[in-house]
Amino acid sequence: MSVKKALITGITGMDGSHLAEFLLEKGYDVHGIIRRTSTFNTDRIDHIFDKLKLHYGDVTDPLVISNLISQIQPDEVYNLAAQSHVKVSFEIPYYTAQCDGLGTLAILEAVKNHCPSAKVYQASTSELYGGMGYNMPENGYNEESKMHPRSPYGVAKLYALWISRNYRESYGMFVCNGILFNHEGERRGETFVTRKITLALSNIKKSIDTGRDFSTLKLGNLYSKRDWGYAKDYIEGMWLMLQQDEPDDYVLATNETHSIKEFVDICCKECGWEINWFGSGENEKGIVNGITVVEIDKKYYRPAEVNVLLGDYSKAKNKLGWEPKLRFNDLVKLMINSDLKK
Ligand code: NAP
Ligand code: F7E
Repeated sequence: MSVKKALITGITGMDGSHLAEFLLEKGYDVHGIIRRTSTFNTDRIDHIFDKLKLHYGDVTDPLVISNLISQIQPDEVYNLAAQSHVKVSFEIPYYTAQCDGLGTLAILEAVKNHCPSAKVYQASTSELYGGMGYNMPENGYNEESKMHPRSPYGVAKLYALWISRNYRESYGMFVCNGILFNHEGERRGETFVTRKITLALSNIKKSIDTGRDFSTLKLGNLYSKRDWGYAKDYIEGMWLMLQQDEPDDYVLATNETHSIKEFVDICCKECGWEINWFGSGENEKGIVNGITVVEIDKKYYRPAEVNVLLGDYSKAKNKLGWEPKLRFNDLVKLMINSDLKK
């Protein structure tokens, strides 16, 4: 059997790096698109750099995307490239739409024109649901739930979801949308809330233990809730979607939801601390042994918040045989302990 060829956009990101490792282990010839940057952006893939075939490109440049897909002739394309930060999307909405929305169109057009039998995975998101509650079934959001995106990121990804479905229906292409709920891990970007918390608290602990000064952890809304899973578990789900006979869309989630505050509480326990919370709103503080470690900074509030996300992954379980392995408590412990060791 010939070696399968995969192309990953967003290969330098958290998911892209895990997916590249996963596909190499399965014997794939792995190609990736990276952006030219003035400083290195390949930290997450440096350990497998020699095994990968990397190409410069950008999903906002349809010419290069078309040329690369035509040259590489991949069997599977994983479109993970995105301006993936929800808060940042309010600040750069136009670019976010170009990258996350039209970038997906560029990939689909190139596949349609140059290798129409390639299978495409589109990185869709729970941000599509908006988390306002009125549209959430009792067991959580599923593939049929009404969508109500609450950010330029969510709106751009809604376009990407529908243009992917449109190419599937119009041209018979094999395109799957993975509607993934938040997934995290040791490689999570440092400005997403989970990693921001584990990095800051581990630094504060090291500073307190060695008598050094430190800055408090400044957070926004402590009360939004997320369905947090482990990135490595979700990578397998992405791959499984492309191994089916028919293309379809699937939710990947854990079916548990927890607040940012609960995340902080577990991290503190792992640091050997009991955190007590005082005050409310912008004046709320988290205090450990008389020392303030967490404060609120309203600059981290969003113009529109996604309050509660809970995902129902029954379809992925029944049709793909997929289930999340690592659950919330163990995920938080894994992340804080990884940063404490650094
Ligand atoms: P990430 O760590 O932010 O990685 C994003 C990747 O996209 C990076 O490799 C980045 O390259 C690349 N990229 C950004 N703009 C690009 C452009 N214009 N052209 C080419 N590449 C570009 O994101 P992630 O957490 O791994 O998520 C992967 C995908 O899943 C994203 O599409 C995200 O929106 C989606 N998603 C994530 C989650 C989650 O909880 N993690 C949940 C649902 C959906 P640089 O390294 O050069 O910046
Ligand atoms: O925020 C609150 C914030 O930025 C989670 C992306 O991967 O998952 C991610 O999007 C929650 C929000 O992730 C801070 O208001 C409080 O309610 O970690 P986050 P996200 O917005 O859920 C989805 C599924 C994706 O698709 C995205 O690509 O935490 N929060 N204080 C904060 N958030 C941040 N970043 N920083 C804070 O200081």
